[in-house]
Amino acid sequence: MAAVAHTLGLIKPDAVEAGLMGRILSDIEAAGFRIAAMKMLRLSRAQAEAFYAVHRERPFFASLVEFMTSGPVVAFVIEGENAVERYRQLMGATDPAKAEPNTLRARYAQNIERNAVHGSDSPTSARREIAFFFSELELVSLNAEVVAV
Ligand code: FUP
Repeated sequence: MAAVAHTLGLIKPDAVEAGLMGRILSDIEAAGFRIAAMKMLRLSRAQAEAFYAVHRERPFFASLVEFMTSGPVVAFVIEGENAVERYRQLMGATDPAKAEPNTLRARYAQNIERNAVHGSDSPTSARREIAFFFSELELVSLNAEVVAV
């Protein structure tokens, strides 16, 4: 049995605006994950730039930051066996046109930028991204253990 792991998920402004929060969280729970922490917030420009710093030189960076600051996002910590990889599979490909049927992006994304959800791409990214959104105090899972990533 794989060890329980944690990853950082976001519901992006397009999906919040479209009223898809409940459906997305329901799909995540139905896939067997647990939500270990959650909050709704609006990213500042500096925060969005910092979160996506790895993409700073990419041609889509300015547009991505504009989109990610256009409205509130929901940030959450997903808990489950092999959570980083399994949640990436549930999300589907970055471009919804290429996403497998029944993935979150196939169901809910509009295009490669307005793609409904984010999920950390590795355990190292998960550690960084969970710490970006949540303090140690907030990382208390349902069984009252501090979340270990
Ligand atoms: P993913 O890990 O699937 O979220 O994808 P990436 O890390 O490659 O990209 C991060 C975000 O940049 C995507 F979610 C959307 C945006 N993006 C674009 O807007 N255009 C692109 O061509 C690629 C990514």
